[in-house]
Amino acid sequence: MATSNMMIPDMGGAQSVEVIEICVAVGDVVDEGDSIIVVETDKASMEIPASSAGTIKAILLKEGDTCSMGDVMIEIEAAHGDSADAQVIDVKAEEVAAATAEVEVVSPAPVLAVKESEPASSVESERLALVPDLGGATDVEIIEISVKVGDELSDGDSLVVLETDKASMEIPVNFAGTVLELKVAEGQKVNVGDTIAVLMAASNETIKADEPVTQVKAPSVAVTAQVSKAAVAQKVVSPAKAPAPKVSAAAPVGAGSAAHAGPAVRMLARELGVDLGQVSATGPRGRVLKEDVQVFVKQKMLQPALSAGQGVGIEQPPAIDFSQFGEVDHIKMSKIKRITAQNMTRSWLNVPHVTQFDHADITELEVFRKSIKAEAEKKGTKVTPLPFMLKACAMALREFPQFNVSLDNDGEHIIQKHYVHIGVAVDTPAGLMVPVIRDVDKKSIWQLSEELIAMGAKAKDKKLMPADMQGGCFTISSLGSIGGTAFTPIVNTPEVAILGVSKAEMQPRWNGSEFEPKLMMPLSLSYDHRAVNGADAARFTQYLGKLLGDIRHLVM
Ligand code: CAO
Repeated sequence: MATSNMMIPDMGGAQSVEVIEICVAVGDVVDEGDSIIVVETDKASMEIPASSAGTIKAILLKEGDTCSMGDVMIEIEAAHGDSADAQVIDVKAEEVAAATAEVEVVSPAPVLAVKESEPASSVESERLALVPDLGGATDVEIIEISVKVGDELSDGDSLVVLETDKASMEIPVNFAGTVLELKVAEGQKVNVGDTIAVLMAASNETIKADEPVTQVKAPSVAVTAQVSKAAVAQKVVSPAKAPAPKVSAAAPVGAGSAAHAGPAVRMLARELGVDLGQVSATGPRGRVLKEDVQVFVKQKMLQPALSAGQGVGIEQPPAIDFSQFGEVDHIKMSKIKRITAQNMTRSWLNVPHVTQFDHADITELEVFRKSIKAEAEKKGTKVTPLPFMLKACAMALREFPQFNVSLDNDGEHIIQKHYVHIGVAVDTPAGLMVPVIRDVDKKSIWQLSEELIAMGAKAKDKKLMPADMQGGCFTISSLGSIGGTAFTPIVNTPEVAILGVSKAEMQPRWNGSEFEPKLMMPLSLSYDHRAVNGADAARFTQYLGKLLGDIRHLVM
């Protein structure tokens, strides 16, 4: 059987048109009229169908290529039974045009009919923008309205985008003016002569009295018989007064080429480097609108801050349908959990973390704490090891001021703080909250105990105000009441260090001559290694150990 080349036909004079989709694969058996490729200009996208049936032997174009009339699209082996002529024909534009004489787009074809609604005038006048001749197509859908009332349009600006099953095309206005009224809506079907909009022509736009209706001419783009069967399909609208179709040399839209979108949207997507295939479509019949592309870009821009699971430039883990493995529920995260996730991700990705582990001997502290239990009850409060930790950390922050800083975003300065506000991580059913206790260095153990209890209750009752959680210099995350031997807390940026406290356990400690039972509390100090060095971290935890090991130091 004969193999022949199938070539790009005349596309209404459009040159160097971009291939945005290859609709076939080698080995495919196609019928006459089946789409082979989709090409696009800035004004229209159009399918180029096979002019005869056969089996695809080779594809000589790829997505992103630019092509012109006469370029070979495919090699095709003619289907058995096709006429010899059809089997071997090189689909040349003239031949296609001849074969489709009965449906060929009238050349010159009117694109936008504009009619004055008032007698001719050289001052501002109302004009109707009408649906032009669509090559015989009827009931063509408006898929996008590109303007709104009040918009000032320049000659060539797009008014609406129409779409058939084979092509979408922008209908531009061919004079400058202001949109007074829109007579159509998205999704509406229109026919030649329907009014699209009423415009007030700019005062310098004049229209001759003997030309009440202006028909702007366009070249014909009779691609194949299939085109004409599908009515307006291949008519590239390129009105004389409108800007000529431009071909973008930008990168192909990739998977997005299969998305439903008008040429203007595709153009925007290409300019922004957006793969339309990833954009959620909100338009009629699943069409991607300009707004969808804008929302997509906006989301991408915010993503480092928004996405709990995705880091800057780090590919997101693939989405998995877990229901394939068993029953699952899809539960919405609480706002607190979402914010925590964002903060953790940001901190984890931005801060070079190191964790210093140590122990504090709190044997005597516990003896003292128990000794004041009755007094605390009398005061209506309870003293846990945590207020002592707060006090010790406040003193350590004074002793090692390099821990009481934030890094300036300019990368050249640190901000030294001269106040000591410490946040305490509180576990609540709604998620993790970190109320901040102010001026810890100036408060007594009693005051700190009361504030801790009050803040903890407020957090659990969701009564914390934003101000209650701001201004921290350092954070303590205590899992001491739960258990564990150590952990690696994540620095609560813009702070530069956080102390994790684990459950104190009795341990044998060698005193030089014998083992002694000591209540040892594990400390895990995570720090931002840009602000703090390891030696200082080790000194910091040692200092905490000294303060907590002999709480008389806390009053010094
Ligand atoms: N070692 C041993 N026991 C400890 C301890 C430690 N390090 N810390 C506290 N305890 C004991 C307390 O003494 C108390 O026991 P008694 O009643 O016998 O005195 C008991 O544990 C319960 O303490 P608490 O939790 O009520 O009080 P707290 O001051 O230790 O903590 C608060 C208060 C609000 C921090 C706590 O309720 C909380 O939410 N902890 C979880 C914090 C968290 O989730 N951190 C992780 C953040 S990162 O994901």
